[in-house]
Amino acid sequence: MIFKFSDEVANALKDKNPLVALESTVIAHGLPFPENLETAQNLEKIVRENGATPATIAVFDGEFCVGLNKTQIERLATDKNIRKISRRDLPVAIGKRLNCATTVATTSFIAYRAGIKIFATGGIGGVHRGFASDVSADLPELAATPIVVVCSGAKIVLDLPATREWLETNGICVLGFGCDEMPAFYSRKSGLFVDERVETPSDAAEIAKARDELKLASAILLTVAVPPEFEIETEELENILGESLRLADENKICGKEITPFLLSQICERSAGKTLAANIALLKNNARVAALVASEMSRI
Ligand code: PSU
Ligand code: MN
Repeated sequence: MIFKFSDEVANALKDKNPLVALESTVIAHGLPFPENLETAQNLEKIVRENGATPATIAVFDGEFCVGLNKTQIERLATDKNIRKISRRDLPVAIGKRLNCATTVATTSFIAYRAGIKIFATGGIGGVHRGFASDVSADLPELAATPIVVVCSGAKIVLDLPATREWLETNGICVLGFGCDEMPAFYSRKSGLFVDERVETPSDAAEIAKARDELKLASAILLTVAVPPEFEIETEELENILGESLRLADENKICGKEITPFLLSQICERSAGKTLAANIALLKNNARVAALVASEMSRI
């Protein structure tokens, strides 16, 4: 494995300063241009403003890049040939020296091996609706990687109750950061439980420390609800999503194409409201992750 660290990330690792990993699939395949570029840059800025060093992760020329330069971020945001890679794609990505965006699974894989303990994103993958055999590789990866993932639950296009059950069965602790329910991405309500509500970054850091002392191999999911002013009610969303899912079915869209397709459909159908919410929650999650990272390195 070849790791390429940016100077900033290499220094933070050496000095044991707080670091937050950020994924690249959301830039390359989750958000449209130019919002994807702006967001990628803003997330790094927010992490810095809150006392940690950002480490956006991607694969360039088959190398694990941890901390990207301006050109690399621009490339992720604009190059249509960037491949979305999950765990199964790693050998091909490295063997064929490809340029790739990393999902939650591969960002976690690389971040953990690089020595980064916390990772911020929007939503994790999970169990797909009406297609229970399509389970994102994010889930088993999280079950086997002892990091903290700050997110707003799972991607909205998924079967959230089934995803919640999977997390429980596989020993992934789900915390609610100031919330009693596991957020449903664009919506603060899901009817799904969290294992514990935590109020402060230091509470979350203590729980992560206990996980490490117990030598548990699984990730902790620190869930954070979308800021209230950007919330989209479940009912409104379900109508839009229903239409989009029908269209995906009609066009036989499946596999790794399904999420980008559904996201662009619901963005159009919601007049951009879902895009604004997605960006708002990404920023908020990056902020929370930086605060927790600081506490984790303090204790
Ligand atoms: N959540 C979103 N948009 C995304 C993703 C999650 O709102 O683009 C990405 C993440 O990178 C996640 C991946 O890891 O989708 C999961 O894809 P799949 O279901 O194909 O494993
Ligand atoms: Mn899938």
